[in-house]
Formats: sequence, structure tokens, C-alpha cells
Amino acid sequence: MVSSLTTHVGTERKVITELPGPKSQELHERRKAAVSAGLTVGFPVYIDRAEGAILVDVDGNQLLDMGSGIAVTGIGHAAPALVDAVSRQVASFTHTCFMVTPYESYVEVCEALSELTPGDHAKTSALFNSGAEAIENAVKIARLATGKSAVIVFEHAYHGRTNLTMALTAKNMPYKDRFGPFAPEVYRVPMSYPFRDGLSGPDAAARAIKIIETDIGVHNVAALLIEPIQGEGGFVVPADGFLPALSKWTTDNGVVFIADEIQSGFGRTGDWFAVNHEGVIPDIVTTAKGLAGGMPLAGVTGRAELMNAVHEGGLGGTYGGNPVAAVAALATIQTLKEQNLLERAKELGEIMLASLHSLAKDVAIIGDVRGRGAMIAMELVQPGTKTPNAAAAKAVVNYCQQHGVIALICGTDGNVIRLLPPLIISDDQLADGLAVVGAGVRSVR
Ligand code: PLZ
Repeated sequence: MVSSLTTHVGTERKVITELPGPKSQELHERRKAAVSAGLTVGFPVYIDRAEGAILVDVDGNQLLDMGSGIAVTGIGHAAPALVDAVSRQVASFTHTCFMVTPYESYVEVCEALSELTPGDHAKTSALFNSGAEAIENAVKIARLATGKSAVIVFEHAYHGRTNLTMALTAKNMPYKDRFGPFAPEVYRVPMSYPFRDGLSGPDAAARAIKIIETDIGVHNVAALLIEPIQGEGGFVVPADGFLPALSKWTTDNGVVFIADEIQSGFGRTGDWFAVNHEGVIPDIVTTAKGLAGGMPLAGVTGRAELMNAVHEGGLGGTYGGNPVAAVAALATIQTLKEQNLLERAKELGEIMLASLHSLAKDVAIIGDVRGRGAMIAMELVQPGTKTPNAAAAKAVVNYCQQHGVIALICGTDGNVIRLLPPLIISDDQLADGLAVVGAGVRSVR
């Protein structure tokens, strides 16, 4: 079925069949015969078209999207500037391979990344297709530039599903189980997790640094890789001062500080990057997801002396920085700026935090409410304890799904509900979504 580009989608959530509806159920049967069982089935409602914050399924149900395809469609579905830029680019040329014959949009995206990422030092970038690929390349570059091999990662970290990034990712099930052997020279240290460790940022950093210096040896360390706000690991916001202390330690010790801003970047937290909230200037920043509004694109942006240490031909890939994805990124950045969506992300955060905090006052299963901007979560626990309550998280998300709201679970223990609405969501839509989430929480307490 081909959807017309001009099909108008309503702005309201509307459930008109059981969910999944009959056509979705039919598609799901076909899927079972054709698609590997290894892929997660989040909610088997098959999407036909989407606009703004609304997804329309094949049965005509209108779902409110509070997940943005895992923090991707920040500027909303079918954002006009993106549709226009992509359509024109598709009709013009879809591919040459930047390494064979280059084109301007790739250069423009790299210029924008230099401008938007923190710090006014000289920077260059390389573009790739996925977050995992960006992380792999950031590690390659750090190793080559420093001549060292060890990479420091954190508890609860998520960096991807390729072989190296599986090693960098913390959680075994479902990401790593029986997929080894894994890449060597990856060392995991404790994260700052205020709800669970109660440590100040500087104390949590000192704990991590002590382990690095004692167990690994600073002269072996090429890079420290961290999500400034952890995504899949549970929207863990480190205590104030944790990131600055780590950043200072890397600078003092010739270690490359790599900020994985793949989930937290591009306006999501109310600034271009989550590290900006603490004034941290990473040596390398990895981006993907929100960068190109749904087209596959990822970036590695770093200090020119690191990025340019690589020999010609050392970085690349057939599709990296594909022209259709590149113009999508330019349209995304333009839209974020023109519609003042960073400010909007802050407002959305205030609304969501206020709503979840007030819910937490009379619901005992909410152990913690946290996040920044439009990246907000609640951690569910057994009442009166900090014991993770994954069953409750699942029940709440199921409730939301049945009522036409897409909310996502994260957390090492599967007990965190995250809200990642598109930044263009309206006040009414957000209030509607939060009401459903609230009713969901109340229904399972
Ligand atoms: N780094 C911080 O959040 C992707 C994973 C979905 P890719 N997170 C969503 C899943 O279950 O596969 C992610 C991330 C951070 C890296 C990645 C990896 O990005 O584009 O999925 O490779």
C-alpha cells in the first residue's frame, strides 16, 4: 500500500478497533513466517502513516507517539521541511558514495556538527549509518590517535549490537547472550546512579577513577566512553559534577573523552547535547537518532587533531553520509532552530516532571522520577523498597498501548518507563498522553 504524501492525519488519539486490530494481526502472522524471531515485538500494531505526534495504523487507529521511534523523530513525523528536502533529494540523486564522488550536503552536515557540538576548538567529522557504527569508529579513532587500546565504559551502558559495541554494552539479556566471544580491552566501571548509590558526582567519579587507575592503568587507556544521560540503561542522570570530574581526569591523563549523545543529543534534553548542561567539552561526540529525523545517519565529531590522525582511507563505508540522509539532517537542524524546539524540549520536561512527581505522591510503586528536557522517566519499585518492579512497568506500558499511547521501557532491570515525545507535541497531546500514563500507573499499583 502506498500512502499519499498529502494524506492528512488528525492530531488526536483515537482507538477504533481492539489493539492490535484485525489487519495488524494479519500482518503479524505474515511476519512470523518471514521475519526472524530474534527481533523484539514491542507492540505489533503495524503503521501505515504518521504525522506530528500521531501514528496511524493499518486499521485506522491513531496512536499518540511518546517514544519517537526511540528518540529519533524529534521534529515529528512527516515534518514538512524534512519531507520536502528528502523528496527533492531522492529525485535528484540517491547515492554516489562520498568516498567515490563527494557532494555538498555531506560537508554541510559536518560543518553543522562542528558548529553545534560543544567547544570552539577545530573539529572534523565523519558520517556513518547507525549509532553502533559511529561508536565503533569513535573507538577506532581514539585508539589510533593515542596508540593505546583500553576503553572504559560504565555499568548500565548501551552502545549498540555490533561485536565491539556488544562488548561496550553492559546488559547480557537480550543484547549479548551467547553472541560472544566479545572484543577485548573493554573495562567497565561503576556509573553515578543517584537513586541507587546516593553518592555525590565527585565521589562517584573518584570511585570510577580509582578502579581505572588501580585495575587497568591509566597509560593503557585510549578512551572513556559515556552516555551523559544513559538511555537503554534506565535514563540514569549522573549526579552533578560526575561528568566534569571524569572529563578533567581524561584531559589530565591523555585519555579521549567520548560522549555518546546518540539518544540524548539533538535537542532532546533541552540543549543541543546533554553534556552542555554541565559545561563538559568532550574530545569526541557521537550522534545518530535525532540527527536526521528518521533517516539513517550517524556522526563522529571530534578534535581535528584526533579525527585527522587517521590515514586516508582509514574511515568510510558505502552508505555513510548518504545524500538523502544528509539533507534530512540539514532539514532537521533547520527545523529544530526555526521552531525553537530546544526551548520546547525544556517546557515539555517541566510539564512531564510536574505530572510524574504529583503522580508519585500518591502511588507507591514510583521510586524515582528523573530526566532532562523531553527525556523523562520513572523508575518503578516494589512499594516501600528500591527493589525493581519490572512487572509493573510492563503492565503500565501494556495499559498505555491498549489505550493508544506508545511509551517505552528501559533500565537494566526493565523497570523504568521512559517518555520521549516528539518535541513538536502539542500541550493538549502531551496532557492526553500523561493522563493515560497516569491512569496506567494507578491501574497497577
Ligand atoms: N548509543 C546511547 O541509545 C541505540 C537501541 C534499540 P543504533 N539505542 C536504541 C535496540 O534495542 O537495538 C543507541 C543508544 C546509544 C548507541 C546506540 C546504538 O545506535 O543506531 O541502534 O546502532
